[in-house]
Amino acid sequence: MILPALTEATSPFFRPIKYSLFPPLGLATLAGYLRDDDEVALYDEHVERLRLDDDRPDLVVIQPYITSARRSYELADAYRARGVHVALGGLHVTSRPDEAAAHADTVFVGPGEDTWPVFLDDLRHDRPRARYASTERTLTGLPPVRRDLIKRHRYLVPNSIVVSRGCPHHCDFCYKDAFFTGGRSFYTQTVDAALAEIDRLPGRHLYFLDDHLFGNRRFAEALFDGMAGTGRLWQAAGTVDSVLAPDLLERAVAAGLRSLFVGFETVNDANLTAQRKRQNVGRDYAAVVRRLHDVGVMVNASFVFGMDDDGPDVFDRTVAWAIDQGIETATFHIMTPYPGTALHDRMQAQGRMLHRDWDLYDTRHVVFRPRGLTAEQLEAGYWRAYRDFYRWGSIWRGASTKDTTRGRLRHIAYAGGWKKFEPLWNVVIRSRQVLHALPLLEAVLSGFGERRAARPRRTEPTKEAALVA
Ligand code: B12
Ligand code: SF4
Repeated sequence: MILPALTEATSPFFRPIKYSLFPPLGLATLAGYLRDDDEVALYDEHVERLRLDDDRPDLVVIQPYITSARRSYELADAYRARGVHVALGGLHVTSRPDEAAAHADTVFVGPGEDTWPVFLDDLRHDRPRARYASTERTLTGLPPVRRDLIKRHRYLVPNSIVVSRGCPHHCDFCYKDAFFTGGRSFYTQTVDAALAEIDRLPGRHLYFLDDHLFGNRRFAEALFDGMAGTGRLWQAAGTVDSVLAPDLLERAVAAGLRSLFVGFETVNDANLTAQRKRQNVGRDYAAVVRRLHDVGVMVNASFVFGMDDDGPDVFDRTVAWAIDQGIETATFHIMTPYPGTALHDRMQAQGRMLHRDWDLYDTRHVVFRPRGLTAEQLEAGYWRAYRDFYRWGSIWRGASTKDTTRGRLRHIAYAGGWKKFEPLWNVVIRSRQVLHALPLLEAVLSGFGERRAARPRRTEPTKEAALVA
């Protein structure tokens, strides 16, 4: 089983830490369906070099993301030339099944939990089909993830976990609706199964990769209550509206939540409506950040640039707002219409897609014709936003919104740790012992995570915050 990497992640000179964060969870999940007497190996090209002169396996399973599609097809072609049966599946394959089929013996459309076991049985009986499409969506009876196949020491966050699939919302730019077409697009494990999976994870720290861990309130409440008192420290992703929902956040914090990835996307309400991100429209973003900070949760805010209502001022406005709110880390993206999404269909119909060079669909390049600003302005503004947000001066300003010295230090350690020490991370990655840095991350998370009683902020809301509100 192979998770191929995009070129940047295999550079002999410099490798960003983000590629050594999480192990290949999807493939380890599929490996759970193999029999005890099957021999299997799992390779992640982001953290190891692939050997293509291996003994001829019976089956090669490859998971291409859009940005690693070219490399995935290259590997698939090489194995097929040796007569090996190649199976491709996952997000990019689902959105471009015919493209992938040219490089595979079998392609999978949609999630694999229903089709993959059927395929394995077909393969054992020498009757594998060329295409399997998922229709039955359930996580009931999911076998344990084969974490024994994961080289834990190569990752900063080996304990990544997903206890649900999909999301209840339908944002136009998101991969979700395309991937889950033909069946349910949001479903969870049973609470008991999720808690059992958590129990199997060693150490303290967890990272939930669920699109929206808070998406099913009943499930989330029961999960958080089940985790309370276990001493876990964890990070996750949630939406603006779920943060504002009464009591849910508090339960998450009691269960160990210490940082949340929040899709703010834009500081411009007109954009939200156009992108069908309705759950964000009219929400008081400043209140969201305040609420998270008041319970000791750090914020990783996600923003997308290049929506139709964005003008050349969007970068500075967004960065200034994020710094003024004391947001610890921000992830910026250039809007990227992924094939299969409603956004892509709309752009295509308007003749605004520029090319299909998937390597450049990495949210750092402009692949469509923007409306309110030029492609050059968009790319330059994107890079400027990163530079401006992660300047020491900005980190300091963000930290100074915190009430306590401890809080300010946590902010500096966390924000600086990700972006200011990349060369150091590079050395750690090369030592192949990235896991050794986990106690540092845990220290920062837990230090900041002291619960404080909710209280009004010292600072008045800024003009930008008021505008967003
Ligand atoms: C964690 C993550 C990362 C991690 C690491 C990924 C890893 N090690 O697997 C990091 C931070 C490195 C990362 C980086 C990027 N990511 Co990312 N990432 C994710 C995230 C949040 C979770 C992935 C995950 O683990 N899911 C849980 C597992 C269980 O699901 P799964 O991997 O999809 O596998 C299941 C199915 O897909 C299927 N399946 C998968 N492969 C196969 C193969 C076969 C044969 C079969 C039968 C089934 C099958 O079965 C699996 C079990 O259910 C997703 C969002 C999402 N919800 O998927 C985005 C996502 C995958 N990332 C995305 C992108 C764009 C990127 C970046 C380009 C972003 C950037 N600007 O830097 C980079 C580069 C990626 C690359 N390597 O080329 C997009 C991909 C779009 C696309 N169409 O491919 C997503 C969907 C986010 C989004 N909202 O658009 N990412
Ligand atoms: S809320 Fe997030 S995961 Fe859900 S559809 Fe919107 S962008 Fe996708």
